[in-house]
Amino acid sequence: MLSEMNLRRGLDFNEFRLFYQPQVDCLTGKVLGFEGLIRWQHPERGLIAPGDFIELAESTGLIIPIGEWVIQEAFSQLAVWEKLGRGHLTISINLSPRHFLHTKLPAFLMECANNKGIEPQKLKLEITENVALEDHVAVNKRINQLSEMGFPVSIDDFGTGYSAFIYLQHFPVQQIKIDRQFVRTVDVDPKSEIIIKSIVQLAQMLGLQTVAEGVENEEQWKRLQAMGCDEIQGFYFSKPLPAEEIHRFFASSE
Ligand code: G
Ligand code: G
Ligand code: NA
Repeated sequence: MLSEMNLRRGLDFNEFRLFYQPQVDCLTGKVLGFEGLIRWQHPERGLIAPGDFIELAESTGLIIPIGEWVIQEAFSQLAVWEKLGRGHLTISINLSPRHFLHTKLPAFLMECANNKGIEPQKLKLEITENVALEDHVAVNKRINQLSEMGFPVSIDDFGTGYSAFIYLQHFPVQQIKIDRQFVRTVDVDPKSEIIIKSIVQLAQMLGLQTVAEGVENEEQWKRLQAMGCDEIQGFYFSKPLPAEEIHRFFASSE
Protein backbone atom coordinates (compact mmCIF):
# COMPACT_ATOMS: atom_id res chain seq x y z
CA MET A 1 0.00 0.00 0.00
CA LEU A 2 1.22 3.45 -0.87
CA SER A 3 1.19 5.92 2.01
CA GLU A 4 1.36 9.67 2.42
CA MET A 5 4.98 9.24 3.46
CA ASN A 6 5.74 7.38 0.21
CA LEU A 7 4.21 10.25 -1.77
CA ARG A 8 6.18 12.91 0.11
CA ARG A 9 9.34 10.94 -0.46
CA GLY A 10 8.49 10.66 -4.17
CA LEU A 11 8.16 14.44 -4.34
CA ASP A 12 11.38 15.06 -2.37
CA PHE A 13 13.35 12.68 -4.54
CA ASN A 14 11.87 14.05 -7.77
CA GLU A 15 10.39 10.71 -8.83
CA PHE A 16 7.40 12.06 -10.77
CA ARG A 17 7.47 12.18 -14.57
CA LEU A 18 5.22 13.87 -17.09
CA PHE A 19 4.37 11.74 -20.14
CA TYR A 20 3.02 13.29 -23.31
CA GLN A 21 0.27 12.17 -25.69
CA PRO A 22 -0.14 14.04 -29.02
CA GLN A 23 -3.24 16.13 -29.67
CA VAL A 24 -3.84 16.20 -33.40
CA ASP A 25 -5.76 18.50 -35.76
CA CYS A 26 -8.68 16.29 -36.80
CA LEU A 27 -8.79 17.76 -40.30
CA THR A 28 -5.08 17.70 -41.22
CA GLY A 29 -3.50 15.17 -38.83
CA LYS A 30 -1.01 17.86 -37.75
CA VAL A 31 0.23 17.67 -34.14
CA LEU A 32 -0.98 20.78 -32.29
CA GLY A 33 0.28 19.89 -28.84
CA PHE A 34 0.29 17.23 -26.12
CA GLU A 35 -1.65 16.22 -23.04
CA GLY A 36 0.69 15.89 -20.08
CA LEU A 37 -0.07 12.83 -17.91
CA ILE A 38 1.71 12.18 -14.64
CA ARG A 39 3.48 8.95 -13.70
CA TRP A 40 5.53 8.02 -10.67
CA GLN A 41 8.88 6.39 -11.36
CA HIS A 42 9.19 4.49 -8.10
CA PRO A 43 12.68 3.07 -7.34
CA GLU A 44 11.29 -0.33 -6.29
CA ARG A 45 7.80 -0.55 -7.75
CA GLY A 46 8.61 0.80 -11.20
CA LEU A 47 6.28 3.09 -13.12
CA ILE A 48 3.08 3.80 -11.17
CA ALA A 49 -0.04 5.06 -13.00
CA PRO A 50 -1.93 8.11 -11.69
CA GLY A 51 -4.97 5.94 -10.96
CA ASP A 52 -2.90 4.37 -8.16
CA PHE A 53 -1.88 7.55 -6.33
CA ILE A 54 -3.96 10.61 -7.34
CA GLU A 55 -6.75 9.75 -4.89
CA LEU A 56 -4.25 9.48 -2.03
CA ALA A 57 -2.66 12.75 -3.16
CA GLU A 58 -6.08 14.42 -3.09
CA SER A 59 -7.07 13.11 0.34
CA THR A 60 -3.73 14.11 1.89
CA GLY A 61 -3.52 17.53 0.24
CA LEU A 62 -0.30 16.53 -1.53
CA ILE A 63 -2.15 17.09 -4.81
CA ILE A 64 -1.23 20.79 -4.45
CA PRO A 65 2.59 20.35 -4.49
CA ILE A 66 2.23 17.53 -7.05
CA GLY A 67 0.05 19.74 -9.27
CA GLU A 68 2.55 22.57 -8.87
CA TRP A 69 5.30 20.20 -9.98
CA VAL A 70 3.21 19.33 -13.07
CA ILE A 71 2.73 23.02 -13.90
CA GLN A 72 6.46 23.76 -13.56
CA GLU A 73 7.37 20.71 -15.62
CA ALA A 74 4.92 21.67 -18.38
CA PHE A 75 6.28 25.22 -18.60
CA SER A 76 9.88 23.92 -18.64
CA GLN A 77 8.97 21.62 -21.52
CA LEU A 78 7.22 24.45 -23.40
CA ALA A 79 10.38 26.55 -22.97
CA VAL A 80 12.54 23.70 -24.34
CA TRP A 81 10.27 23.36 -27.39
CA GLU A 82 10.33 27.10 -27.95
CA LYS A 83 14.15 27.00 -28.05
CA LEU A 84 13.91 24.15 -30.58
CA GLY A 85 11.69 26.28 -32.81
CA ARG A 86 8.50 24.43 -31.73
CA GLY A 87 6.93 27.38 -29.97
CA HIS A 88 3.53 26.70 -31.54
CA LEU A 89 3.01 23.51 -29.48
CA THR A 90 0.65 23.51 -26.49
CA ILE A 91 0.43 21.34 -23.36
CA SER A 92 -2.83 20.38 -21.70
CA ILE A 93 -2.58 19.41 -18.01
CA ASN A 94 -5.06 17.80 -15.60
CA LEU A 95 -5.97 19.71 -12.46
CA SER A 96 -7.90 18.12 -9.62
CA PRO A 97 -10.87 20.18 -8.31
CA ARG A 98 -9.06 20.93 -5.07
CA HIS A 99 -6.08 22.43 -6.86
CA PHE A 100 -8.25 24.22 -9.40
CA LEU A 101 -9.97 26.14 -6.57
CA HIS A 102 -6.78 26.61 -4.53
CA THR A 103 -6.18 30.26 -3.57
CA LYS A 104 -2.62 30.32 -4.86
CA LEU A 105 -3.24 28.68 -8.28
CA PRO A 106 -3.63 31.83 -10.45
CA ALA A 107 -0.53 33.53 -9.00
CA PHE A 108 1.47 30.31 -9.27
CA LEU A 109 0.51 29.82 -12.93
CA MET A 110 1.37 33.43 -13.79
CA GLU A 111 4.70 33.27 -11.98
CA CYS A 112 5.72 30.10 -13.84
CA ALA A 113 4.60 31.53 -17.20
CA ASN A 114 6.59 34.72 -16.58
CA ASN A 115 9.68 32.88 -15.32
CA LYS A 116 9.83 30.80 -18.49
CA GLY A 117 8.62 33.57 -20.80
CA ILE A 118 5.74 31.42 -22.08
CA GLU A 119 2.33 32.79 -23.13
CA PRO A 120 -0.51 31.50 -20.90
CA GLN A 121 -2.38 30.41 -24.06
CA LYS A 122 0.14 27.56 -24.42
CA LEU A 123 -1.01 25.83 -21.23
CA LYS A 124 -4.52 24.38 -21.28
CA LEU A 125 -6.12 23.42 -17.97
CA GLU A 126 -8.31 20.31 -17.94
CA ILE A 127 -10.89 19.93 -15.20
CA THR A 128 -13.35 17.07 -14.85
CA GLU A 129 -17.07 17.27 -14.32
CA ASN A 130 -16.42 16.55 -10.62
CA VAL A 131 -15.54 20.20 -10.21
CA ALA A 132 -19.27 20.91 -10.66
CA LEU A 133 -19.84 19.23 -7.29
CA GLU A 134 -17.99 22.17 -5.74
CA ASP A 135 -19.36 25.66 -5.13
CA HIS A 136 -20.61 26.85 -8.54
CA VAL A 137 -19.99 30.50 -7.77
CA ALA A 138 -16.37 29.81 -6.83
CA VAL A 139 -15.81 27.60 -9.90
CA ASN A 140 -17.34 30.19 -12.21
CA LYS A 141 -15.19 32.94 -10.70
CA ARG A 142 -12.04 30.85 -11.04
CA ILE A 143 -12.71 29.92 -14.69
CA ASN A 144 -13.33 33.60 -15.50
CA GLN A 145 -10.18 34.63 -13.69
CA LEU A 146 -7.97 32.07 -15.46
CA SER A 147 -9.56 32.80 -18.85
CA GLU A 148 -8.89 36.51 -18.40
CA MET A 149 -5.26 35.67 -17.60
CA GLY A 150 -5.16 33.77 -20.90
CA PHE A 151 -5.20 30.16 -19.70
CA PRO A 152 -7.70 28.08 -21.72
CA VAL A 153 -9.94 25.85 -19.60
CA SER A 154 -11.18 22.49 -20.89
CA ILE A 155 -13.83 20.09 -19.53
CA ASP A 156 -12.44 16.54 -19.45
CA ASP A 157 -14.46 13.31 -19.82
CA PHE A 158 -17.42 15.32 -21.13
CA GLY A 159 -20.71 13.45 -21.20
CA THR A 160 -20.02 10.95 -18.41
CA GLY A 161 -20.95 12.99 -15.31
CA TYR A 162 -24.49 13.77 -14.32
CA SER A 163 -23.81 17.48 -14.41
CA ALA A 164 -22.38 17.88 -17.91
CA PHE A 165 -24.73 20.61 -19.13
CA ILE A 166 -24.42 22.75 -16.03
CA TYR A 167 -20.89 23.57 -17.19
CA LEU A 168 -22.06 24.90 -20.48
CA GLN A 169 -24.76 26.93 -18.79
CA HIS A 170 -22.58 28.52 -16.12
CA PHE A 171 -18.91 27.99 -16.82
CA PRO A 172 -17.12 30.01 -19.54
CA VAL A 173 -14.77 27.22 -20.73
CA GLN A 174 -13.03 27.17 -24.13
CA GLN A 175 -12.99 23.45 -24.88
CA ILE A 176 -14.70 20.15 -24.15
CA LYS A 177 -13.10 16.73 -24.35
CA ILE A 178 -15.46 14.01 -25.55
CA ASP A 179 -15.00 10.96 -23.33
CA ARG A 180 -13.41 7.91 -24.89
CA GLN A 181 -16.38 5.75 -23.91
CA PHE A 182 -18.27 7.34 -26.83
CA VAL A 183 -15.26 7.43 -29.17
CA ARG A 184 -14.41 3.74 -28.53
CA THR A 185 -17.51 2.57 -30.42
CA VAL A 186 -18.06 5.46 -32.85
CA ASP A 187 -17.09 3.22 -35.80
CA VAL A 188 -19.45 0.36 -34.86
CA ASP A 189 -22.36 1.75 -32.84
CA PRO A 190 -24.72 4.26 -34.51
CA LYS A 191 -25.77 5.49 -31.05
CA SER A 192 -22.23 6.61 -30.23
CA GLU A 193 -22.10 8.45 -33.53
CA ILE A 194 -25.37 10.25 -32.79
CA ILE A 195 -24.21 11.23 -29.30
CA ILE A 196 -20.85 12.55 -30.51
CA LYS A 197 -22.51 14.37 -33.38
CA SER A 198 -24.85 16.14 -31.00
CA ILE A 199 -22.00 17.06 -28.61
CA VAL A 200 -19.99 18.52 -31.51
CA GLN A 201 -22.99 20.49 -32.80
CA LEU A 202 -23.77 21.76 -29.31
CA ALA A 203 -20.14 22.83 -28.86
CA GLN A 204 -20.09 24.56 -32.24
CA MET A 205 -23.25 26.52 -31.46
CA LEU A 206 -21.73 27.60 -28.14
CA GLY A 207 -18.42 28.50 -29.82
CA LEU A 208 -16.45 25.80 -27.99
CA GLN A 209 -13.64 23.64 -29.30
CA THR A 210 -14.02 19.84 -29.23
CA VAL A 211 -11.35 17.22 -28.58
CA ALA A 212 -12.15 13.50 -28.93
CA GLU A 213 -10.03 11.20 -26.78
CA GLY A 214 -9.32 7.49 -27.17
CA VAL A 215 -9.07 7.34 -30.98
CA GLU A 216 -7.64 3.89 -31.75
CA ASN A 217 -8.15 3.45 -35.50
CA GLU A 218 -8.40 5.34 -38.76
CA GLU A 219 -12.13 4.67 -39.19
CA GLN A 220 -12.85 6.44 -35.87
CA TRP A 221 -10.70 9.38 -37.00
CA LYS A 222 -12.55 9.65 -40.31
CA ARG A 223 -15.96 9.59 -38.62
CA LEU A 224 -14.92 12.30 -36.16
CA GLN A 225 -13.53 14.32 -39.06
CA ALA A 226 -16.85 14.07 -40.92
CA MET A 227 -18.64 15.29 -37.78
CA GLY A 228 -16.47 18.39 -37.57
CA CYS A 229 -14.58 17.52 -34.40
CA ASP A 230 -11.59 19.89 -33.96
CA GLU A 231 -8.90 17.75 -32.33
CA ILE A 232 -8.29 14.09 -31.54
CA GLN A 233 -5.93 12.08 -29.40
CA GLY A 234 -5.49 8.38 -28.78
CA PHE A 235 -3.43 5.23 -29.23
CA TYR A 236 -3.91 5.44 -33.03
CA PHE A 237 -1.37 8.28 -32.97
CA SER A 238 0.54 7.37 -29.82
CA LYS A 239 0.27 6.27 -26.23
CA PRO A 240 1.60 8.81 -23.68
CA LEU A 241 5.42 8.88 -23.95
CA PRO A 242 8.34 10.47 -22.06
CA ALA A 243 9.46 13.85 -23.45
CA GLU A 244 12.60 12.33 -25.02
CA GLU A 245 10.48 9.97 -27.12
CA ILE A 246 8.06 12.42 -28.65
CA HIS A 247 10.47 14.23 -30.94
CA ARG A 248 9.38 11.98 -33.78
CA PHE A 249 6.01 13.74 -33.72
CA PHE A 250 7.63 17.08 -34.43
CA ALA A 251 7.89 16.29 -38.13
CA SER A 252 4.09 15.94 -38.29
CA SER A 253 3.52 19.19 -36.41
CA GLU A 254 4.57 21.33 -39.39
O1 G B 1 -2.49 8.30 -18.08
P1 G B 1 -3.62 7.53 -17.48
O2 G B 1 -4.64 6.98 -18.41
O3 G B 1 -3.14 6.46 -16.55
O4 G B 1 -4.39 8.61 -16.58
C1 G B 1 -5.48 8.27 -15.84
C2 G B 1 -6.11 9.49 -15.25
O5 G B 1 -5.27 10.12 -14.29
C3 G B 1 -6.35 10.58 -16.29
O6 G B 1 -7.54 10.38 -16.94
C4 G B 1 -6.32 11.83 -15.46
O7 G B 1 -7.63 12.18 -15.09
C5 G B 1 -5.49 11.48 -14.26
N1 G B 1 -4.24 12.24 -14.33
C6 G B 1 -3.20 12.06 -15.16
N2 G B 1 -2.24 12.98 -14.95
C7 G B 1 -2.71 13.78 -13.96
C8 G B 1 -2.18 14.94 -13.27
O8 G B 1 -1.09 15.43 -13.57
N3 G B 1 -2.97 15.48 -12.29
C9 G B 1 -4.17 14.97 -11.95
N4 G B 1 -4.86 15.58 -10.99
N5 G B 1 -4.70 13.91 -12.59
C10 G B 1 -3.98 13.31 -13.56
O1 G C 1 -9.33 11.15 -18.92
P1 G C 1 -8.00 11.51 -19.45
O2 G C 1 -8.02 12.31 -20.70
O3 G C 1 -7.08 12.18 -18.48
O4 G C 1 -7.37 10.12 -19.88
C1 G C 1 -6.11 10.00 -20.41
C2 G C 1 -5.74 8.54 -20.30
O5 G C 1 -6.37 7.74 -21.29
C3 G C 1 -4.25 8.33 -20.45
O6 G C 1 -3.74 7.88 -19.24
C4 G C 1 -4.07 7.28 -21.51
O7 G C 1 -3.24 6.23 -21.09
C5 G C 1 -5.46 6.78 -21.79
N1 G C 1 -5.64 6.71 -23.23
C6 G C 1 -5.16 7.60 -24.10
N2 G C 1 -5.46 7.25 -25.36
C7 G C 1 -6.18 6.11 -25.28
C8 G C 1 -6.76 5.27 -26.26
O8 G C 1 -6.71 5.50 -27.46
N3 G C 1 -7.42 4.18 -25.80
C9 G C 1 -7.51 3.88 -24.47
N4 G C 1 -8.17 2.78 -24.11
N5 G C 1 -6.96 4.66 -23.52
C10 G C 1 -6.29 5.76 -23.91
NA1 NA D 1 -7.36 14.61 -19.22
